[in-house]
Amino acid sequence: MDLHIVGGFLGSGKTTAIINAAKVLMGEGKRVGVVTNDQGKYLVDTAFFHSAAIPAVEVTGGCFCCNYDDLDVRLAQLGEAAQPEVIFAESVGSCADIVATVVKPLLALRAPDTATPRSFSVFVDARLLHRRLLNLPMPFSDEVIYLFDKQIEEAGMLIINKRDLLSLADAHKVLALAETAFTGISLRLQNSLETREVVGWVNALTSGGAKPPLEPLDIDYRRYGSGEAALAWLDETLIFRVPDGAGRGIVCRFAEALLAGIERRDLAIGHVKLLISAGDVSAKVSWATLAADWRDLVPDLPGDRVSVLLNARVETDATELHRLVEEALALAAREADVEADRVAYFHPSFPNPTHRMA
Ligand SMILES: Nc1nc2c(ncn2[C@@H]2O[C@H](COP(=O)(O)OP(=O)(O)O)[C@@H](O)[C@H]2O)c(=O)[nH]1
Ligand SMILES: [Mg+2]
Repeated sequence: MDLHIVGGFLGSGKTTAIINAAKVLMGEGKRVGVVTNDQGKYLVDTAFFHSAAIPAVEVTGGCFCCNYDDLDVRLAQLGEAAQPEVIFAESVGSCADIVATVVKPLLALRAPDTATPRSFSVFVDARLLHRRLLNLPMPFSDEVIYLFDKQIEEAGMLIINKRDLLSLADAHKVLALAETAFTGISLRLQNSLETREVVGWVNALTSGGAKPPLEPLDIDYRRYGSGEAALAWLDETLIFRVPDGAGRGIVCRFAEALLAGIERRDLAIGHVKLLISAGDVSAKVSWATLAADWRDLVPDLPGDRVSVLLNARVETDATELHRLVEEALALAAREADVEADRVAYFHPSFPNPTHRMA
């Protein structure tokens, strides 16, 4: 079983690339499985993998590093249930120091040929990397940027993703700047929405082009912990009871109100994701840093009941994030009955890896 570990900041495109890579490999007749990971418990990503018929297990309630034993158990479960030849493990977007705390322990502690880490890709939003390498102001605080930088530093291969959201000239400029800044790391400009480009990534992974580095990362856990603590997590399941057929408009207005609240307070979004389901229709809508147009992604929602799983990761205080969601829900409650369930909002706890093999 070949294990490909995929890291990188919130919203950088990890899930998108993994889903498309899994589809490519499954199309070639390979058995594929995925391990998702998050600080929260109710994950849009896992539901999204399942809706694409990709076997997925999850490590929740903290990163792989701090839940190494759970990762080990889940890999075994996935192995038994789906007998995958290839596994992708997507680490939570606030996690760093993965080589010392995940890759090396997996290599040292697991039986040979059971989920052996073959590659470590780190994804980064090309627009954010462009700003960073030009020393332009970043949307996140210095604490969070420390985390962002450390994630990049330990990549086996750095995927400069969402290249399509930069001009061709800027995409090549960011690649050239990255070549100078990160010597010794393989680099790849990519648009993960394009199957052809994802095939190139899969080929790089399988041909050994993204091998995890084995030197330990020089990282200050106090600063790393402050970066994680500056980010707020909120997960919530919402049921909207709406006049027949009015679901789309109401959910869009809820999302608009939430985004407007975040924008008014000038907060930086890691990502905000909605998994929207009504009848047999289901769609995922997400906003990462530097949001793109999204309304077209929300389909018509049949019937009078819409369920929404909300995952929000924003740089702010967790109670403030909860208040913003409550404000947006109060607006939605003017035109629908809204029920909230499984509400959790918090900051990630201080990173305390099970193993650290330097
Ligand atoms: N334009 C563009 N959007 C992308 C690309 N990759 C991912 N996205 C979008 O970025 C958002 C976050 O992607 P996701 O895969 O959930 O990020 P993750 O948090 O790293 O797993 C989603 O809206 C994706 O559709 C890309 O290469 N180009
Ligand atoms: Mg993801």
